[in-house]
Amino acid sequence: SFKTELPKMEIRFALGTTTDSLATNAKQNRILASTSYNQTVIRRSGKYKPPIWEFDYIQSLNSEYTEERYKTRASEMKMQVKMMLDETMEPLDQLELIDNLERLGISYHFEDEIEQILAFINRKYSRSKEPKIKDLYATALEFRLLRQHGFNVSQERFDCFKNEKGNFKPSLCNDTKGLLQLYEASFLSIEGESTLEMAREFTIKHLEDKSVDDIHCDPLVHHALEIPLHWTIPRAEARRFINKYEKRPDKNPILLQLAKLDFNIVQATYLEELKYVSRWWDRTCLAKMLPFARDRLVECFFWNIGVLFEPQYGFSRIDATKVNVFITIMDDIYDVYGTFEELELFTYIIERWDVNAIEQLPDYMQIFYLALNNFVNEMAYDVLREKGIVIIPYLRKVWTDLCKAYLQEAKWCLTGYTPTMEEYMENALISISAPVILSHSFFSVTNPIEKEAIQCLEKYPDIVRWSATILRLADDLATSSDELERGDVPKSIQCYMNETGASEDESRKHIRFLICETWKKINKGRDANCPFSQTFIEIAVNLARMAQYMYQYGDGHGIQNRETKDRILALLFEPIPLK
Ligand code: LA6
Ligand code: MN
Ligand code: MN
Ligand code: MN
Ligand code: MN
Repeated sequence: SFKTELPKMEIRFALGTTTDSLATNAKQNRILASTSYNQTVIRRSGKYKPPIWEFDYIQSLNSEYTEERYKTRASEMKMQVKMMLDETMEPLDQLELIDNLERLGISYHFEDEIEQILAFINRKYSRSKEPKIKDLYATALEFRLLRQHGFNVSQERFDCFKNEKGNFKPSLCNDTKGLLQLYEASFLSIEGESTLEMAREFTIKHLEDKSVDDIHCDPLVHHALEIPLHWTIPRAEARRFINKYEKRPDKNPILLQLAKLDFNIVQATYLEELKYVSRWWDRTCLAKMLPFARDRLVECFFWNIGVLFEPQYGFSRIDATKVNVFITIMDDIYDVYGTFEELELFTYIIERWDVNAIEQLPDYMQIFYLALNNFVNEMAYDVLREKGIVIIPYLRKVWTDLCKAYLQEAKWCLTGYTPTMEEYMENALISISAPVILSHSFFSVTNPIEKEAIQCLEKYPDIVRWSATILRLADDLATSSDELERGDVPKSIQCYMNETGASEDESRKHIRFLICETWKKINKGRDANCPFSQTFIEIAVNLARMAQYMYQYGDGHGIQNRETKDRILALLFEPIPLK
C-alpha cells in the first residue's frame, strides 16, 4: 500500500507550518527538491489509462447539421409549435404538451409561452376552491410542472388521494400511469413535506412490485426507478425520450421531427466547441509534460453539456472545460504525484499568485502553473473587456481555497488521520472543486455582474454548498474504493464508518440518504439575499445532476467505463437518424 511506499524523506516543513515561513525556505527548497528527484522520491500512480478519444479522432469529426438549410427547417417547425401552444386549450393537453416539449429537449425555444400557460393554470387553480381534476396522473403532472417552474404549490393537493387513516388509497396501485407521475412529483419535495415523503415510499414500493411481477410492465417504470426525471440532465433525457416518444401511437410528428433536428443541430455546435478546445489542449502539451495526470479532455467537456446545454453558451462551455482540465490535473498532483514539500510550496505560490516565484517549483509544476495563470488572465481579460470588471482577485481566491483544501487532505493522508464526518465535509465541499467550477461559470454567464452577487458568491452561498455536497457525495460513492486502495485520504463513507461504527453498506446507504436530503434543500430554492440569475442557479443544480450521471455506474470521469463511453457517443458524437 501507499503507506509503505512513502518516501523516507525528512519532512522539511513541519505539518501546519504557516506559509510565511516558507518564503525564506523557498529557494533552499528548490535545491533540496531537485536533488531529491534523482534520489529517493517514489511517486504513486493513479493507474489511469490514456484517453480513449484522441486528438486526431476529435479533429476528424464533422456534422452536416451545421448547414443552414437545417436551421431554416427547424425555424419553420418552431413556428408551428408556437401555434400549437397557442391553440391548445384543455389544461391537461397543455400540461402534456409542455411536459413533452421539456422532455424532448426543445422547451428552451418556448420559455415565454410555457411560462404564460403555467401562470394561467396556476391562477385558475387558486381561484377555484374545489379542484376539478381528481385524477392522480393529472394532479401530479400539474404539481410537478408548476413546482419546476417556481410556482408555490402545496402538497395538500394530494390529500384527496388519501384514506381516513391518512395513507394513500390502496386502489391507486392499479393506476401505473398515476403512480409514475406521483413518483416523479415526489422528488420536488422540500424538507418536512410528509405527504410527498409518503408518496415517494408508496410509489417506489408499488412500482417496484409491478416491474418485478409484470414483464410487460412499461419500460418507463424501470428507467424512472433507476433515476427520477428531476435528477436527470436535460440532454440525456432528450436523447432517451425522443426514442420513446417515436414509438408512441399518439405522437405528434412535428414535435418529433423538431426534437430530432434540434438535437442534431445543437450537437453539431458542441462538436465545433470540442474541436476548438481540443486544439487548445493539444497546444498546451500538458498531457505530455504531466503524464501521471488524467488526460480527460472529452470527459471534461462532456460535464458541461450536462451543466449548460443551450447552444448560445459555447464560450462558457469552452472556458468551463479548461477549468475542469486544470482541476483534474491539479487533483492528481495533490492526490497522487506531488511530494508533500512540493505541495506546500505550490500552495504557497498559488496563494501569492506569484508568477515571478515559479522558478522555485519543480518543472512539472512550473508548466502547470503557467498554463493555469495564462488561462485565468485570459478569462479575466475577456470579462474586463465585455463587462468592465476585474475578476482576477476572485479567481485567485477560489483556486487558493481549492489548493488549501487539497493540502489539508494531503496532511490528513500523510498523518493517517481520519476526520469526523463534519470536519471532512467542511473541507470536502471545497476540495470537490464545485466552488471553482461555479465561480468561473458565474463570471462567464452573468451580465452585468453585480457587486452584491460577487459578495454572496465569495461566502460560498447555500446553492453552491448544496451543489458541492451532491458532487462530493456522488464522487465518493463512485471513486473512494480505488482511492482507498491507492492510499488516498478517507472519504465520506470511511469517515462515517469510523465515526459511527456503521458497516460499509450502511454507510453508503446513509450517503445516499444525505444526497436525497440535499435535493430537498435545493428544491426549497433561493436564498432571497443572493441576486443570482436563473441561469446561474440552473448551472449549480445541473452540476449536481451531472455528478449523479457521471458517477452512476462508477467513476465515469477517470475510469472511462463502457456506460460513459456510450453516453458520450450518444450525446456528443452520433446524430439521431431523421428517417
Ligand atoms: C474527480 O476526481 C475529479 F477529478 C474531480 C475534480 C471531480 C469533479 C470534476 C470535474 C467536473 P477524484 P477527489 C472536473 O475522484 O480526489 O480523484 O476530490 O476527486 O475525490
Ligand atoms: Mn423552463
Ligand atoms: Mn483525486
Ligand atoms: Mn483529491
Ligand atoms: Mn474521488
